[in-house]
Amino acid sequence: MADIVADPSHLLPAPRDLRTGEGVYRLTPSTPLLHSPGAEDAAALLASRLRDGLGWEGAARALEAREAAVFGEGSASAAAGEGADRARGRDGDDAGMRLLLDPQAAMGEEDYLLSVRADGVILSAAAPRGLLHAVSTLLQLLPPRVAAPDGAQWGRPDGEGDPLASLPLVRIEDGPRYAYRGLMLDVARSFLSVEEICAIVEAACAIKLNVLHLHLVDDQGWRIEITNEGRQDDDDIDYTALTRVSGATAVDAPGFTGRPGIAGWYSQEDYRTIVSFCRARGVEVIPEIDLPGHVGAALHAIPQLCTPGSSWPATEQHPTAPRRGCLGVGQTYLDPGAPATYRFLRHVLGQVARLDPQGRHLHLGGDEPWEMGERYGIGPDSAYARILCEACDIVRELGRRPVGWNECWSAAPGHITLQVWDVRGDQARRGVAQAVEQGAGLIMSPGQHAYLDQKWDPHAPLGLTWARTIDVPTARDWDPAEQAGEGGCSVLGVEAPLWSETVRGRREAELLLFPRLAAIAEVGWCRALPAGDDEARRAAIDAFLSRVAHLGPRLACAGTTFHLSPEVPWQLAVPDYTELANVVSGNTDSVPDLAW
Ligand code: TNX
Repeated sequence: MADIVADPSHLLPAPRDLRTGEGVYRLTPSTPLLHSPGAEDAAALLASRLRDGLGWEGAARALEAREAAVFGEGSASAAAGEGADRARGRDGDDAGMRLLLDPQAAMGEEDYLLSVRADGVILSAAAPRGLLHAVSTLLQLLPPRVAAPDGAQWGRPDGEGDPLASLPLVRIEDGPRYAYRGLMLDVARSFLSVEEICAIVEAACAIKLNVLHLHLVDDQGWRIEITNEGRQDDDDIDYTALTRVSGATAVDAPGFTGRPGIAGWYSQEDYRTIVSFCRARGVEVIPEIDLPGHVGAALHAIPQLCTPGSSWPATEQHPTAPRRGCLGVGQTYLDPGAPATYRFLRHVLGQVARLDPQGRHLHLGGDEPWEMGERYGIGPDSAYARILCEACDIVRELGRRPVGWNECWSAAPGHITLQVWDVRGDQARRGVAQAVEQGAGLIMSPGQHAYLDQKWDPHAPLGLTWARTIDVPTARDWDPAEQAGEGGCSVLGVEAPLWSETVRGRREAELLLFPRLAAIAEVGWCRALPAGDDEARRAAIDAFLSRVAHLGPRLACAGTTFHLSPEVPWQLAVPDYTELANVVSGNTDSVPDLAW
């Protein structure tokens, strides 16, 4: 089989510092793979890709604490120097691949060093999350079939003793610009199974995203099981109705294939499965319980919430709100004066937080409280603020940091991490500045660049258009700090929301996400694009598009669907696999245009 060596300039996201050397490192079926204690997750991921994708026959082995100490001594800085020689073999013997953790190293939690020399490969970091990124980088230096579940079966080396693959010689020093780099999946409008979510996460962490935000509830459906366990004595709400009733509903809109939204829900066990899958890949799961608006699914399931001060005062004939499958937003809300509202919040938020004892954030939504605002106002002393502030207190008592959308600034500016989707108007900009002044951190998701539910061009079959059509350069060409205006210094990172009004299942989700998600990953990982020099900026975007081009075969091999965006100079010839069966391009025939 041809010995094709990856070009390190195609790494995506582009690393902070890359040096290349002459020659290759040859990976054989028996190349050793050793790791420090504590590096099990990264070693297991690397081992399973090498095995399934390339036919490697080894097993990962933990170094004894003593051995690890010898190699680990300054290992993070050693990847280049004398320690590295010790960590390799003597006299240029192949010392295999080593994943070394050095908690003392003066590196950020996600930073890593990767050194590939002819006599061995060293991945080193101060923390497990850094090592996971080193593994993602190493995988991108191997042939694309390493990403394929069955790549090992596509062919074997020509002769006994031939390498499985050759790696280019590099020394990479890398780490992210922002600590928060997220993807949001809206499973409330249309459901994704646990397997579908895991497949999407796998593709997202290969480009170094580290947050999965799950929009679990909305008007159209409730996706997370809440039990009656631990209910307060005076609480007669049947929480199991949330999934029994509203787990069976979804958005009515016909979507791309004429199919309405997909219903379904996660048992608590399902949710824990998602969390542990993500954690093993360095990805934090942030659950969102959207309130006090977007609560149609709760009002449809729970009669006690349908009080006169809510958007649905119950009648004898209709003790709960009718199901809301429509696209419109802003009509439903909880009753700020009803004790049941607060009991409900405490029980639901407590149970959701306990599903992931290591979770750090809980998202409270807070978006689009339009009709509630008309009735009660939305300023700092409003009913909207009362519910949000109470929910923030509950979340903080649970040991979590509350997060909320843009609109929260008026109600709980300093109390919440703000996810900014709208920075267009003066009012929104002033709001963000004020929130930052009071200590809020910002997650940047500007609708005009990061909303991956928007169409990639006006004729695209999938997606909405209210923010803007977003092609690949548009998703890349923005700066989070610049977008945040006066709040630039408080930016924690970026997130790409995928709302699901038009999305049905994994394939359609991926078709909107890829390759644009790679752009958001780079915005979060790489330093800012050159400002004030149009030519340099254009060159940087072109270089990015060429990296995306080489990501294509890897996505295809991994079975990830992506759009063949015309701005990308695709390089889809995979030397050892030419049939890119999973690539789906835009079919623009007779597709309903969902006005927004
Ligand atoms: C706005 S921006 C929403 C969602 C919709 C989305 C569609 C924001 C926080 N909320 O409710 O699904 O637009 O693009």
